[in-house]
Amino acid sequence: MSEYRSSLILAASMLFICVSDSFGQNPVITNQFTADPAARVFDGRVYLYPSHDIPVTEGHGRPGWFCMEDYHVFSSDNLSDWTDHGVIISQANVPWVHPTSYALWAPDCISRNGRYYFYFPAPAKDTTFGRGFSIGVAVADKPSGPFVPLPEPMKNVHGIDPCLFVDKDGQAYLYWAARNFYVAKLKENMLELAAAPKMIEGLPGKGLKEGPSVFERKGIYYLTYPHVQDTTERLEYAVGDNPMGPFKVMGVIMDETRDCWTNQQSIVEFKNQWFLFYHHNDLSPHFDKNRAVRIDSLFFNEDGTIKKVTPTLRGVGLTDAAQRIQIDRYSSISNQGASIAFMDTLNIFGGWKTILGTAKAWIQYNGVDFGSTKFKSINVRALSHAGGTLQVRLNKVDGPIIALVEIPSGNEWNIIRAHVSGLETGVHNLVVSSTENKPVEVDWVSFE
Ligand code: FUB
Repeated sequence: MSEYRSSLILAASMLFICVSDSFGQNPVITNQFTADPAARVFDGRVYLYPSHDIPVTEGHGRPGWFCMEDYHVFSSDNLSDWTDHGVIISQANVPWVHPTSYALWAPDCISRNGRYYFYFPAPAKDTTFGRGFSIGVAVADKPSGPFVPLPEPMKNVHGIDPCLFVDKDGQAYLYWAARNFYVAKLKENMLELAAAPKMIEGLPGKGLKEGPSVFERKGIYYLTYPHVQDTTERLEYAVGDNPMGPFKVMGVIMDETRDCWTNQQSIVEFKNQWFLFYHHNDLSPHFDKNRAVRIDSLFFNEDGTIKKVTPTLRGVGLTDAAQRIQIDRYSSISNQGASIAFMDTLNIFGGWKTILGTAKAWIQYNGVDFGSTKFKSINVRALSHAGGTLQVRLNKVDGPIIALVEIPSGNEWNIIRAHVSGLETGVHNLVVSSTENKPVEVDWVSFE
């Protein structure tokens, strides 16, 4: 059986579906590392095509550097509940990719004429394709795959971070980064350049820039990109009136965070709201090559300029009151006495806990959807060595108290149920606070 044919069969067999354990808070995906999010809306559903960081192990990847062996695709119809559709491309199943490169960097996916084209960078094993990174394409009939990789990378494209844009007239453009940004029109087949690439001029010359991502709104073409102006990457944008440019630098979408050297973005409109997808190292605070995708809302000014986005832990989407509400992904937190820590530092995918260490320490979690249900009780998974009492309030720090929850003293996590009163239907914020100087740790709260 040919290598190409076996890759087709493997591509199909690798596809599986499972539901990720995340509810719209940041980071969005919490059962694996994800980065460089390319978000797309296909048929009323958001599809997320991120890079997939994995820890380096003996013989797999270079210590201290990125290690990326495959891609998953995720989808959601509400930005709160995400389905992991499994692996869509693995380096071992792409005939041209160097088998020990572990460098499947930032991808993108686009729909054209009813098919889905997934573009990804990787070093080729055959240097006649060019040194450094080449860009390959895989094709599917559905956005979740199965994707069939082409046996060779694209010709005349050398660089990383491919990004696709299809204009209203149906013309497709491919952008990529190779210190500078390049753009080329694609042929109708989406697999070949229609003309020689053009370097995009007018962008910052100093400091690394990568990860170009383009969208159009009200006739303005936005070119967004990470750029190192100072110490680490920040998200910037430029605008133009033509997808080929020229583009004019407009400003910063997100300031550098410094904790994570890279950042990378895509911006989509979904259900009449714009969203910024980006990444941070929430799940790996001490090694920033194991990243995690986040989403925050993005807003435009009247003149089409983009309002700066402040990164949040709360993220986007409503949280169903009957689900486990991870209040550690807070909207705001008291200046003193409250903190966040991993539940288990040896198992970071186990998530975080809130520690309310002193009296009046509080944490606020916005956007809990109580629907039309008349909830009667609250469940709190908590631990308190000395025992303590939690107050649960509605809407704000001095809002009405809806529950008092007595946490028994002990060294074990318990789920404690308490009566709720005065609870209203609809969407509300929750505030959980401690009443005594006895530390209480909270894993999650939930209503029933
Ligand atoms: O994820 C690997 C590389 O890091 C991406 O291709 C860059 O844009 C940066 O995020």
